[in-house]
Amino acid sequence: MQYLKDRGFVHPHASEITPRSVYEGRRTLLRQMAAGAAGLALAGWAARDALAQVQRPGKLMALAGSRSAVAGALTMEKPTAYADATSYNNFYEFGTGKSDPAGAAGSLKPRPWAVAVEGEVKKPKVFDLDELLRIAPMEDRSYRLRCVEGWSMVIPWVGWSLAELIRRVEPTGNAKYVEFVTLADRAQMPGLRSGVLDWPYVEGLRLDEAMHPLTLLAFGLYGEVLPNQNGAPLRLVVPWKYGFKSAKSIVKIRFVEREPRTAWVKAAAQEYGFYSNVNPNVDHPRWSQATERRIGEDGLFQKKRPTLMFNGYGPQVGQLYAGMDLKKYF
Ligand SMILES: Nc1nc2c(c(=O)[nH]1)N[C@H]1C(S)=C(S)[C@@H](COP(=O)(O)O)O[C@H]1N2
Ligand SMILES: [Mo]
Repeated sequence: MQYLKDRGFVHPHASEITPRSVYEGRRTLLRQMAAGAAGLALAGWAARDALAQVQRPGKLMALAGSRSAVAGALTMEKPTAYADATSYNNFYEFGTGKSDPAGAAGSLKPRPWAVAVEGEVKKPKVFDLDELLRIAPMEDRSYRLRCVEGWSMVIPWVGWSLAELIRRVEPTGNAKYVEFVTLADRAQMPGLRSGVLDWPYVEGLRLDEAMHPLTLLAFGLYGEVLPNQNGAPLRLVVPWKYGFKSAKSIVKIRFVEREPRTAWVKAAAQEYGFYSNVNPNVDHPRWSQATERRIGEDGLFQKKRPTLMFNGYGPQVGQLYAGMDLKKYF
């Protein structure tokens, strides 16, 4: 990140403070336009520039959120280009190449869709997608996402805290973990023919991690419903963990007593731990995790960015791991 230093204060570079100002700008502008003449005062270069930047891609159905009030939910960093965020993906059900999901995920049918919420809960229920969309007010959140492979993006998601759903199903005293099972349908997902992972893709969180307000159930990005390759119609986003914890195209959420066996732990337990918190001090057995490449910044002389503990979300989530040996529980 580039900084402008000013008497001891560190300011993000102007080009990196777009998300908040842009989103606020849009709302302020729309509100003022609705209010009439007052809006004209703002309709200068800055406002026009802001509007141009927030134009949603216009490719999919609009999904509006209001600015999140959750602490840490809006990074000041510049969002990754929509084209990059939707063409450089990991979604092994559609192939292991980075461009495979964008090319092949057209066969995914994100509607109709249902999510079974079951296990150690007092009120198990199968939720229809339309019902889920109305459970809580949609929020705009801008999160850094760090892949275990060493690259990162900043994505403006639309969704609500998973805790909203968890509270409604009332976990029992036996619920210690939450397991997320994602779609595995050979008719829709050509990648299932490969044995890279033991399908379905399963991920998991400890109940307190799942309840953390930053843990997002996302239905959209950039003000529109999720493109198939990003995990339509709903996926998890856990910003302080490596990207693979953020399971796409979820069909089942199970509350369980024991730590779930995740697809990546099954595939290579010595390389991918259950916790998988972003941690620059614990290297992957085959590569360092100390730095990362921000997608869109890949110039030949572009310096890599230092990876931050908990992907920079330590102030919000560090307490969840107080007293834990994070080298053992990686
Ligand atoms: N079902 C499923 N979910 C998944 C994956 C996958 O292969 N299948 N890949 C994970 C990995 S490794 C990453 S980095 C993120 C990528 O999310 P994005 O493509 O939306 O950036 O999705 C995660 N969720
Ligand atoms: Mo990843």
